Amino acid sequence: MFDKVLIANRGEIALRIHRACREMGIRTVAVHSTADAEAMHVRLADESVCIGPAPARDSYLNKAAILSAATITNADAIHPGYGFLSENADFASMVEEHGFTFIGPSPDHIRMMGDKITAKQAAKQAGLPVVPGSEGSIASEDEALTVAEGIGYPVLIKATAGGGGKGMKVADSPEALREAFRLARSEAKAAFGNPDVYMEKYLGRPRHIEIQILADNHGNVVHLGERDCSLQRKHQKLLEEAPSPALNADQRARIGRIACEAIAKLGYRNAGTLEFLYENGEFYFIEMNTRLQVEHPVTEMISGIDLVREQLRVATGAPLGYGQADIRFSGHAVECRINAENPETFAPSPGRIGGYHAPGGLGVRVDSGLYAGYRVPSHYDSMIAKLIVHGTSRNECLMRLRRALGEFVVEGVQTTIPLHARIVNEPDFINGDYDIHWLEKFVAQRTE
Ligand code: MV4
Repeated sequence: MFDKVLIANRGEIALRIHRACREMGIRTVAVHSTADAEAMHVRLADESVCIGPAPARDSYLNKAAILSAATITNADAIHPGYGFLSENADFASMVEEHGFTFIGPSPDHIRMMGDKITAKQAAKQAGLPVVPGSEGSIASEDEALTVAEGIGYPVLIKATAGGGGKGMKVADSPEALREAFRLARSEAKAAFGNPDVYMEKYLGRPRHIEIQILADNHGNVVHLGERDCSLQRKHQKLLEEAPSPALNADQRARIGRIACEAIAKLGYRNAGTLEFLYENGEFYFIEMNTRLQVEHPVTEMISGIDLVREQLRVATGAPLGYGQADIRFSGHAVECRINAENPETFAPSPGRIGGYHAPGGLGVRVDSGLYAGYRVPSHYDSMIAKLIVHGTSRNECLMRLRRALGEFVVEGVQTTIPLHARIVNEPDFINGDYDIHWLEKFVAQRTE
């Protein structure tokens, strides 16, 4: 096992990784910007190194500073967390070139999945169902029209360098498509420096369901079930749950088996997530995330498997040591992402935390670096805590979640806790009757 791991991240995920390391007897190195000197993960880590000023590009995205920190502290491995450098193939190669272990997949797999066209082609070849669409990138308006003729309107233009919805355009007619093609290319060029786009059949009311996989360096692959991440606003997830209220055990086993076979074929290692759109009983692969995800705790709660521990174990070359048949899913889990934001306008609300009280009790987990007196910096993502609740049934989980939200006190900044409290009382949510557009409509109605 590693002796010392450097955690190349901040906030709740840095703390999450520290906790797994500490439980495994691994020493930790925190890196932080000047704005995060007082952060909880910095206080708890065995060592800490300041890697630069507040702006992320000068600190958490500063590859040389992070590698220097790993060198001077004599770390064995680097865990990138999520966001920042976690899906940067060049960083992963640099980590390995400097003699450290990158806790994640190979640079080649990160690169393959970072380009949405190569990702989709690889997924299709590995046997995953994909959305009908263009074979690769689309070079001209005329080609776009020909492809659209074949798959039928409405169609969606997506950026190959995209993800997160940037550069996406829907078109429901040839005239609209000419315009959408031009706009998508210029947006993609501006946002990613790469104008390449591809086309898919537009799915009108899908759910967003993703499958968690775990793979070792010996060809063993398991899946840890799905997460339903349909409750999003502007491509930011607010609440995730596992299992999905839309799937039964047979559907779960079927997509899980197909996912594992594909991951084994691709030779992928470490943790990863296959993202699907799910509509009318069918799955369509859209993207793969080659990192630990924000919402991983809901999977941990229903599987009893510590994903960060497993990432660390397989990164040393250890075999998984169990198979799919050994994994048992139990009960239901929901995660609420709590942001320091106005719950109506979503305007960021950084500042000093006054009173703080986190909920507790059976089945309640809070992943957060908050404490009374902590100052939420304005330079980073506004997520300040995740409330994860488990129950033996979905109903028990929701009853417990309402109770836990009611206990949560965060003073000094505005938070999205009141929004969560309303969502969990909505009949559509209680019935599991929602798709990827539900939350936007709910928020729009509320502010009318
Ligand atoms: C789609 C789609 C409908 N049809 N693809 C948005 C971000 C990117 N990851 C994929 N996205 C979508 N792809 C087809 N063919 C609708 C979306 C989409 C979406 C997907 C998941 C969660 C929330 C979403 C919100 C708007 C659009």
